[in-house]
Amino acid sequence: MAADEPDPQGGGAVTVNHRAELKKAGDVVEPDSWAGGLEDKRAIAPRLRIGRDKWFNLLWMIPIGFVGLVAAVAVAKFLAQIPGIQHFMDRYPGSEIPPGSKPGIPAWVGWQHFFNLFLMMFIIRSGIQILCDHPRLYVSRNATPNKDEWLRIAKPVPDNPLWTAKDDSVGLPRQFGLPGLRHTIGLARWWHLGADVLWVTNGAVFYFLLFKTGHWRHLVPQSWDVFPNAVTVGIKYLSLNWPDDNGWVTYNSLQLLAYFFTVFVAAPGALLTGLGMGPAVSMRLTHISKYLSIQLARSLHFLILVYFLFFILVHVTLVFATDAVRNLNHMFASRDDTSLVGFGVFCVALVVTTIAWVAATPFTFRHPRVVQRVGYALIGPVQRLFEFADPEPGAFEEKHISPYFWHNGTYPETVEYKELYAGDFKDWRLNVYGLVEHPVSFTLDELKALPYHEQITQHFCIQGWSGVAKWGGVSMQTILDIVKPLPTAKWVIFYSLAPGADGGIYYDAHDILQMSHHLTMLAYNMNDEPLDYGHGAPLRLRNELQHGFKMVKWLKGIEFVTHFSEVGSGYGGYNEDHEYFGYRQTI
Ligand SMILES: Nc1nc2c(c(=O)[nH]1)N[C@H]1C(S)=C(S)[C@@H](COP(=O)(O)O)O[C@H]1N2
Ligand SMILES: [Mo]
Repeated sequence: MAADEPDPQGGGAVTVNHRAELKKAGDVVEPDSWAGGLEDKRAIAPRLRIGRDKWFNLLWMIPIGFVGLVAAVAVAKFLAQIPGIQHFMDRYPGSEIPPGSKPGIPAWVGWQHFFNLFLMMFIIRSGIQILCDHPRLYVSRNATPNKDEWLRIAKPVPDNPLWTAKDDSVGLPRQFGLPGLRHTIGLARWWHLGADVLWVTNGAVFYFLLFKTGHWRHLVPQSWDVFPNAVTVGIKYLSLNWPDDNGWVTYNSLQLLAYFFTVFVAAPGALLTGLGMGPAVSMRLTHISKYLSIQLARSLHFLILVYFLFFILVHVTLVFATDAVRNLNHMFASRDDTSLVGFGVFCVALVVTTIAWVAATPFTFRHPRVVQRVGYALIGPVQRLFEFADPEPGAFEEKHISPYFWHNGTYPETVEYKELYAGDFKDWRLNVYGLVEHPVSFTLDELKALPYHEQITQHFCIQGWSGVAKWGGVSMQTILDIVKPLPTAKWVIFYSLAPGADGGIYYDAHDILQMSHHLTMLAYNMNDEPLDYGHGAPLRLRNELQHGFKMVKWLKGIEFVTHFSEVGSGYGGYNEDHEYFGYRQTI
């Protein structure tokens, strides 16, 4: 054995059994005791930052928008009288029949439109829920409260250095958010990402059929005249003189532009900005994420949501304010007449959607494990794929280190921890045991004597904040070389000194393949200082392919096992057991 390695017998045989300190989790969501009994703190109306620290309540946009609309109607009515404008409107009447376009809206368009609206309902509700878990949007990956914030749906962060992101989360009415209850990000993400997989599949089929059948001509403008034509339509709508409706043959130019933008810009934009938030993706594609940081991706993702909400509002209003019966026949019955067939099908679609809407939250509370399993079945394989991302070391430098790094989790307010802390962790041990050739109980000094590993990396909490820090300590590979895992060891369990929110100690499981990754390490330093109380003293895990919750702080034990299903409630970690998170979280 090399001289700089501790003697495996030196620290004494490992006799701990940390599994016995875990608490079994339930299988239903009890709102009163959820996440350790969080009080029901609700989101507030969005506040937009103006200047340095003035915040504008966006609810004012409702009266302002109304006044603006009335003013726009007056202006449009005035403009429509002017001969020059009338001439322009005659020249560009508002729509053009594109060359090669066949009239008609095929039935598959109707089906895909329905699947789209049905899935969007879950995606939007759960998306807003995810935002509520960290109710602030930033311009910089540093995520400094107030300074980097441009929008918030919660009160300002209080002046408390140990305020956690969990303290900061807010709830929503249960029939609006999915599932509405405060800090239900784990479940909201299954709805969001699971429905996304189906929505992207629906979208891919839609693109394929559009181009295969030639129906793309109904959605893609083929002449620059679409812009002046759209101006004409805008003036007509605003002067309350509805343009001629002929959607069966061709949409008016404003409609065409809106549909084109929605299908070919907003929808793929939502997917790309969504992926841009994944830690593995962001750490891998650093030449992109240098500019499109995790927080910028998150802000753009939100703005796309705002676009979709605006689109839905205007679209639905105009479908009903113009020739509703005919419009519904086009989209819900694939026919162009004045029968009530389309309206009837629409009513059925509406009933199905409403039932699903109303049932989603109660179902989630009653069957969270089903939501967790089905969600994982849908998105898990993609998360697995991203575990093979190989982040470039050195992508972040000293100058990128965040001045503010949020805290999160449940602090180790136990007598045991306080005594260890008071004694400068002289009596602290890291027990590494389980399916290994050489179980070792390390003191902090022994760990510090091992080869030093340092990295500057980006942390992304599943709730939505991020930060860059420099971590110093021991590479996990060094530990593996000492303890020598047996071939049967496939998962590695990290145990904390700290309890989780529901009692029992915090823990998490990692795939052994990620333990030899060059950025997986045990950190006892943060930004060149010893790790402090809030960030996990004396030792924490870093695994840069995953979200923050998997990086256990206040470590005391590492156990090598065959599978995490043997440990705790068997879902792969504390939040996986108690809050229905997923055991792989790369996106
Ligand atoms: N023991 C323990 N470790 C934990 C947590 C916790 O609650 N308990 N929270 C996790 C979460 S959700 C995150 S985002 C990070 C936060 O690390 P930080 O407080 O240093 O920013 O720690 C992780 N490690
Ligand atoms: Mo987190």
